[in-house]
Amino acid sequence: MTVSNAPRKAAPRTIDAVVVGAGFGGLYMLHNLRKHGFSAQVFEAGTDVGGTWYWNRYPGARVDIESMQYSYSFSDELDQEWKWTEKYAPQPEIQRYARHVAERFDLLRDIQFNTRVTAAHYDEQAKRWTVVTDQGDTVIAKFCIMAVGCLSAANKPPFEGIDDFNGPIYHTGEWPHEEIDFTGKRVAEIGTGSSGIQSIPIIAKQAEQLYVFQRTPNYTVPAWNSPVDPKWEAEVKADYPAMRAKARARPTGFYFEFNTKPALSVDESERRKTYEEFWSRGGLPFLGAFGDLLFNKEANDTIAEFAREKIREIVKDPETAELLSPKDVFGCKRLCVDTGYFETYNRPNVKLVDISKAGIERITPNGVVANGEEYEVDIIVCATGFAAMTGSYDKIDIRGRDGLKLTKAWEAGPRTYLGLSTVGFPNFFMVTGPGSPSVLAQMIQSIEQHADWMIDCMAHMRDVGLEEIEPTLEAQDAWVDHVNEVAAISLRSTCSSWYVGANIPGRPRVFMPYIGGFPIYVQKCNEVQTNGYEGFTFDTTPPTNAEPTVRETERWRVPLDVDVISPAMLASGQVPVV
Ligand code: N01
Repeated sequence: MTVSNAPRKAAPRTIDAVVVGAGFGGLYMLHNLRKHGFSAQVFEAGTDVGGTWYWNRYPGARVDIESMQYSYSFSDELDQEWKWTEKYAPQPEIQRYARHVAERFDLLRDIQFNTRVTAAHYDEQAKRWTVVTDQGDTVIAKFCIMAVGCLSAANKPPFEGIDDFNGPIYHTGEWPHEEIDFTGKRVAEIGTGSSGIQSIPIIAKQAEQLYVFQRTPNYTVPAWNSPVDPKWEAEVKADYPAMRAKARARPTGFYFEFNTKPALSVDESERRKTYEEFWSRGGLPFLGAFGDLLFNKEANDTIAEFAREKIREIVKDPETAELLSPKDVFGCKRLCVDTGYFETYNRPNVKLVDISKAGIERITPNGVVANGEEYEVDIIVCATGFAAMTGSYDKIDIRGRDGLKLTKAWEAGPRTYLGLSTVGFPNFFMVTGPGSPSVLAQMIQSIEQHADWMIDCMAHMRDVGLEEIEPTLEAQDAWVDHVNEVAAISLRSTCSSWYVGANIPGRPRVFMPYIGGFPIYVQKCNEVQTNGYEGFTFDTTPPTNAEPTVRETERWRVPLDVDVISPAMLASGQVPVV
């Protein structure tokens, strides 16, 4: 087992559960474990709680789902007492919220910061996990719960000459805690995904000169961010559970007004009117303009062209506007949400460098070389994204039965049952793992639903006297087939995005999140539980009268009109997905 050189602390402790990560997933999991009388230890690499929102503190970082929805729903008091200041909260406010939750629910005492889990090995005889950290801790636990996030492992392309650069290089996903002053600096920013699109307008305002190196242009919709309207806040708070219920009934796990009509069922002028109206609402809900935008290429062409027209309207230089105009499917990659992104290219101190043909050639001590030209800069910002969904798992030496390495088991892409668990790794749970809605739904809803399912499962095992749970190969294969089948229906599976691992050379191409929609997924999890954990095996046969423990999952048992997702439903736009 890999251990650091740091001296070992005390002898191994034995507890019920180790949780890896103190982001929103780890915090809520810990709260649940405590509530149900399980002993737990959370290990967190950062110096504070917040996970993604701790690390991504680059200028302009903010959420792209309304904050009144992008928040925990498990505590009515928390919902009532917390006050969001902006429609889309900026990173510092979300970080404060995470800290508030940790303090309010007394979670900090079971979180060890500055500690990275390096290994987790399963002992089949003892039916226990041994978890080791870079600080020399060894903990023995019945359950190993990964709350490592979906977008946590920074993608740092090994540009030739990168170590020779004379100035600082920052990655948006590992942004320093001190403020970076770009005043009077020449800056190169590489990458035009959500992180680039949020940070470029802010950096451009400070920097003397900003060069944006763009490999692929991206679609982005204005956020039209604003202070939270007190009247609307009061309305939501008067019946927060109603808002949460509406959100949970949506494929995305958050609520917005949408239109189920197919885009081509209306004439050109009505279509344009609809797009204008949804554009004026801004953000991700723009994709709700018509029901079939992600299933019908012809329909999608209409929204894509509308978005390109907007770019041409905003960007004054036609050549730059053309370079900024994506040609692929609208919303195929995660749609970006911006504040003044395209307008930034009208500034005299901003230059777009198209690297679509040959990429970044190399980094020199003085700057960045692309298309045979050297761009001299003082600072480089890499907004180059993440090894999504599985990157954080890859960094830990995880071994299940017979010493099977998780990286080996997932060599051809992650395989899970419901994104919660994987064959060969008993008592190993993943919060928003690959194969669950995760990033395609409101993440905090996804987290809560997973953590509630897990805690009920763990309580059930304790109540009934079971030591070990693991999915069957058959159930896992069937789930993976379903995840793939549903993904194939969506246009989202057609482009080279991080959803399919295509942003990183050499990764297998697999559509990793579950695209069938949040409510249908939740229903499947509920059924599995109701049917005595169908698709799982335990170490011993549970007594026949052992009813599954349904406590935390009770709140997810909302009735649905549909019981299975079908390709026809998706194709008809009955299940619009953003
Ligand atoms: O990362 P990305 P991100 N040479 O992978 C380019 C969430 N998020 O951090 O498209 C040159 O989307 C790459 O180019 P290409 C959100 O879910 C949310 O921006 O691969 N360029 C691309 O332009 C989002 O989708 C918010 O050709 C290289 C960029 O770097 C996800 O996180 C804010 C390169 C990476 O874009 C990831 O977003 C921020 C190379 N070798 C993030 N490698 C909110 O709004 C990569 N690129 C809540």
